[in-house]
Amino acid sequence: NKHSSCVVWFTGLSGAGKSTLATEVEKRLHQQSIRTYVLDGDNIRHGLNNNLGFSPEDRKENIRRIGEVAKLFVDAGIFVMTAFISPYRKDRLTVRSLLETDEFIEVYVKCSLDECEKRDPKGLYSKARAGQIPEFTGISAPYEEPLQAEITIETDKHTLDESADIIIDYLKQNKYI
Ligand code: GGZ
Repeated sequence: NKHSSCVVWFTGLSGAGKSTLATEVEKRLHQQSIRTYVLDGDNIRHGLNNNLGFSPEDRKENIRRIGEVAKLFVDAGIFVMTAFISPYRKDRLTVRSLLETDEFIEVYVKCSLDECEKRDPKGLYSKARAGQIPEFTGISAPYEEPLQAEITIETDKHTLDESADIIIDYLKQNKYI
């Protein structure tokens, strides 16, 4: 059983399903006894990055630090899934350049703004619409779609199971697992 670790970098709007999908992929990797870690807002924005907000500069620094941490995990031989909006192409490219070519897999978790707003699991979109959250991605701050993501998953067209299958199949086909 040989594996080669990498970063599976999920990007997409709030509510698109990044964390849910990252956690489901993690579950599947665990079933194959592969060591993983999920980086998300819960363990990064509340800790390491608790001094950062949502201005373009702070998002850039947020993503830069996450990239560096992700690199450490890969060096330790652990599969890392990251679930951050990471709205700027340039910032995602910075992380990509930090890693070897085959160590960075960008997954565009694609879901229409309309659908994300309908889901609105934390009520943040409605607050943003009401002007209570400044610089909210999709409403008052930009999201730059990936131009060449390794994988694009439309979560408003696939079930969670199907979406996780797409990623696992990619990892198998490209001999990561
Ligand atoms: C976007 C915000 C904002 C603003 C708070 N814009 O659904 P969530 O709650 O759990 O996911 C969002 C999360 C985004 O943090 P990231 O670290 O992923 O963003 S970035 O990659 O752009 O640095 C949302 C919540 O934080 N949130 N304010 N203004 N999302």
